[in-house]
Amino acid sequence: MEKLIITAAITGAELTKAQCPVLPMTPEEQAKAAKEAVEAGAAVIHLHVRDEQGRPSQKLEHFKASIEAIKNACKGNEPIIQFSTGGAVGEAIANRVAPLTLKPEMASFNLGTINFGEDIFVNTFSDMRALSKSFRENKTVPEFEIYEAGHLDNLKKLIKEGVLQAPFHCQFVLGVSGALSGEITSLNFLVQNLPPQSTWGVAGIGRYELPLAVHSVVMGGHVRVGLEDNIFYSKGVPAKSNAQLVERIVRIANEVGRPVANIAEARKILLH
Ligand code: KMH
Ligand code: ZN
Repeated sequence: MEKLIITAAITGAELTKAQCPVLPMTPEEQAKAAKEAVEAGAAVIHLHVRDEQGRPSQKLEHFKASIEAIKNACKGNEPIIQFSTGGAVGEAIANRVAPLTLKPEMASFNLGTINFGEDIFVNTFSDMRALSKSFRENKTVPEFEIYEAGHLDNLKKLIKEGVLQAPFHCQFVLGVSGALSGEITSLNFLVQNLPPQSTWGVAGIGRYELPLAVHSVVMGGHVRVGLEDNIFYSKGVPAKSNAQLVERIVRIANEVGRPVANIAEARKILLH
């Protein structure tokens, strides 16, 4: 099995400090959270940024400030910083694409529209074609976010059109209210239906985070954890930090004999 790549989704776009007092929001808080997550074993930081009021932002200035702070804090062992092009629900696609002009190594690429709680997270084919153009122009490697079984068909359609080319790194984001839940049978189905030349990981939302991560570790997938996806360590017990969630995955991987990839190894696997 390939070594296990752990991604930490440290902030997200939807949570507030009222919901999660330990959520990192400022560049300084994000730098500390990223450093701790990297020291715990994360190789990738999935990054959303906030403005001075803590609101989700896709502005270049906010991305620049957070990247600089994270890079400084992690000097000598800089993680892959994976920008979000999903942004906050309702954000215009032009704003979501804009940070790619900063040429990040990697960024998320959402593969379809879903209900997102009471909202709609819109990703039309025209949005996806525009995104893929910008990924190509900026030489950014996409991570494909898959929330529904049909999103694999969307990927295959875009492959057929010549819009997307292998290899693919797919992240199954399961358990969003309004999309596919995080049952293990669903994960199995998704893995079995990946296009050729794919690697995959799983990000379980809320109570699905841990069981899906455990399965992924033994199935040969990769794992994403973090406060963006889940603010609890266990039922009713708030997580203390992103690092605490990463540390648990490292312990589990060690117990079952799946080596964890360091940052250089993760770069080799993901960035082609
Ligand atoms: N905030 C969600 C609506 C991504 O980062 O690409 C979308 C999201 C996905 O978080
Ligand atoms: Zn995200």
